[in-house]
Amino acid sequence: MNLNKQVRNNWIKEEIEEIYNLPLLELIYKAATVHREWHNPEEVQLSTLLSIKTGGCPEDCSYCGQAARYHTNIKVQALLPTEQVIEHAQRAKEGGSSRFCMAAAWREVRNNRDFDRVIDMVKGVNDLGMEVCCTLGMLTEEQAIRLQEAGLYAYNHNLDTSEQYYEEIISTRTFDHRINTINHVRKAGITVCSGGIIGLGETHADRVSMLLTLANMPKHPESVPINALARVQGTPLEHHEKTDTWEMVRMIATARIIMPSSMVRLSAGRIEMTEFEQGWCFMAGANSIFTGEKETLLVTPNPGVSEDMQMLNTLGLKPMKREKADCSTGC
Ligand code: SAM
Ligand code: DTB
Ligand code: SF4
Repeated sequence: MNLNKQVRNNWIKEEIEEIYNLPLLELIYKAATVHREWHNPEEVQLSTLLSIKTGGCPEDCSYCGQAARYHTNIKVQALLPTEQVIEHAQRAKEGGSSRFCMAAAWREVRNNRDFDRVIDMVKGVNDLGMEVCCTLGMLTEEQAIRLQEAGLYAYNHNLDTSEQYYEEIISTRTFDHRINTINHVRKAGITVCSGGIIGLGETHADRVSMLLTLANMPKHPESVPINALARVQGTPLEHHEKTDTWEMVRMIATARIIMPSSMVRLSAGRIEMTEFEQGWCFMAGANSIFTGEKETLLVTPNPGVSEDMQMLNTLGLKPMKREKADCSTGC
């Protein structure tokens, strides 16, 4: 047993920098070791993602195909009917998924009929025995409490990038807005899912800075999605270069080492990765992915469920049953 097995919230920038800059194979080896101390390395959590309200968003996130101000090919879709969402969750469960994430292209939640309908969706998916997750934009504490009471298990709200680089990517809200919502989610007793994107034109220092913010939260996000920019035609970042998978591996491995009890999710970017490349991401400590029968994330392509199952099979991995509520005591 490793007696140093502890979660730390007092990282300093230089320590994370040192880990991030390790020779790649050394970094992967360390991350794989930590992964085995804290998790069953044979298990990968499958989280089914569904866009319940698509496009037409008033925000200006420069990576996002759903922002109304960019001329993208995305089809705008109003909030889906509740029954349709529950049926989708039911099928996801039958397909081996233990978590269901509902995403809405909103700047923030408003106290209106649409929110009432989302509350019903949360109750319905929770009744199926799945972990229910939502990502709906900014939330007040009262709204977070309503979601918690309806059975919401997790809320996804990404930092996206470093505090320093944030205003280069989004001008319609601030990094502090993001932190405030995360605090409201925490206070309401909902687990936090928060990570970011690489490939936005940020520096290595920005990546380290974002990881430092996550790893020094009073409680680490239970889940940390690492996305590679999905380049969407019509957005300001459409001509960015494809993110090198080794960069994803480095990010995932660093996140795994500094937030050992968290689920690290290999998120956007899988469609452009081979099984081989994804295998390296799992080796580096990723233990969660987004899947879905529509073969999309929200509006960009993602591998199909059968393709994912085949990959897991090849790699000797299996779908995780329901996540334990809290791994910080050592699960
Ligand atoms: N509107 C809500 C919000 O912004 O919080 C929820 C949905 S939003 C699509 C959820 C997250 O998906 C974003 O914060 C971002 O990290 C990620 N994301 C969105 N578009 C992306 C893209 N093109 N490539 C990679 N990640 C993306
Ligand atoms: C997250 O970190 N990644 C997911 C989820 N949270 C909601 C979204 C990725 C979106 C990728 C581009 C798209 O399809 O819109
Ligand atoms: Fe809107 Fe969210 Fe897309 Fe930003 S990331 S434009 S808030 S849907």
